Amino acid sequence: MMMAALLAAAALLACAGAALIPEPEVQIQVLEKPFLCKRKTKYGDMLLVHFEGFLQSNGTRFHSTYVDNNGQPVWFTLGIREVIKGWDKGLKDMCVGEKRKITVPSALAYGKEGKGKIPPDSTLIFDIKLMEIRNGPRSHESFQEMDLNDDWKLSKEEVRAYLKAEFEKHGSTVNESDHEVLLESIFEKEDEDSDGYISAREFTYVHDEL
Ligand SMILES: [Ca+2]
Ligand SMILES: [Ca+2]
Repeated sequence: MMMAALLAAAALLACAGAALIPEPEVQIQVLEKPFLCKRKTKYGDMLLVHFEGFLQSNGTRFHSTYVDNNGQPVWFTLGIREVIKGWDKGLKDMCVGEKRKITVPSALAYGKEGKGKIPPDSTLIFDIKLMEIRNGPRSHESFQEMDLNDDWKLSKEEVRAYLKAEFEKHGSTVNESDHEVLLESIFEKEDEDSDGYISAREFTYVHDEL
């Protein structure tokens, strides 16, 4: 009883502490919106975008798909941290043809380390035009459901728990050794870099069903 009360108090304090620290935010400015919008971007979608990136500090352009990428737009999957967090946050609910200017604080971009032409602690500004949306081969939702500890990768334990739950849902009894064979074959196929985990990226790009 005493312990439960203490735990509850600790949880409350943790919430209060978190509320005091402002979360870094992405500023979104819609520059152009098409008249017709059949569909808006959501997590797990694949997005084709043209973009230019600038340093807020001095206006230097560090990348432009119009120039640096042979004029080709680039594909990425929204919401799986394939790109910087600022993009995952700043490119939701976007229509094809829409143009946005997003301002991304360093904490949601390349942070204290910086990267290549981007110095440490840089706030970045992107002009982004959405060219196309496609369904991601696997949904973000199912990945999150399997990723029990939210570390953006699936361990064998997590996949084992998922398989067990799926089998039970469909009324099958679980044969432990069959199960381990299945688990090994899944990891053989999906864990492309063989680090013992299926990352969000590995999960999203492989087309076979789990
Ligand atoms: Ca995990
Ligand atoms: Ca892996």
